[in-house]
Amino acid sequence: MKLFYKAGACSLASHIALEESGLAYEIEAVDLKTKLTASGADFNKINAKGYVPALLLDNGELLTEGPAIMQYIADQVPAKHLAPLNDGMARYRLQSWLTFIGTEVHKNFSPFFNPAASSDSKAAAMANLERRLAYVAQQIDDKQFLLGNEFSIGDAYLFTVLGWAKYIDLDLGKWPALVAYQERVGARPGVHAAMKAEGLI
Ligand SMILES: N[C@@H](CCC(=O)N[C@@H](CS)C(=O)NCC(=O)O)C(=O)O
Repeated sequence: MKLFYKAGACSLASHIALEESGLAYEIEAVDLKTKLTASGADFNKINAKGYVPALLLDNGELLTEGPAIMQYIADQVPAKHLAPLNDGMARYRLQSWLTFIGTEVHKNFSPFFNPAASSDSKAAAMANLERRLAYVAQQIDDKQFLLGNEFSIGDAYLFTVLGWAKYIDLDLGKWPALVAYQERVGARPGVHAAMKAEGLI
């Protein structure tokens, strides 16, 4: 498998999932401005959506959308418990978190990385982030991870987007549960390895 990624972007969550899975994989960076991959290929021809993450499977199929990619990875290695089995409420709870993180957290960071975004749209996004992160902090409270005591791909995604707070002047310090969570997840060897491979640490 090959993951197309940009250092520190939302593709880091899929990268963490791959590291935690123990599966064999490679990575190739994408310049999102030129849409060229590190080997000089036209990324738009690989993924017509033009964004990361994209996972090229061993059978030549391309899978896009982080939550789908991460669930695919988790389902290759059920013994690693990266996602609850797809046979009951626990999996829907995970999907609920993945959707929430994607649409309510990740996408409210987007205006801050868009030079064309107005200050009004940034202010609205910041207000949303404050509300959503307060909710996440309350949900995590004294739990180890989003789903309880076990790390899951939901944590790979939440950890990735929390890492963007430092770029937008959003102080996570007002939610001690989130700071402790960030440290806990960041200390995992798989998370550390993915971040190192992307040159983030
Ligand atoms: N819906 C997509 C969103 C992916 C996304 O937002 N990717 C960003 C990086 S975090 C990107 O590649 N942006 C560049 C672009 O859209 O051209 C997913 O969940 O995978």
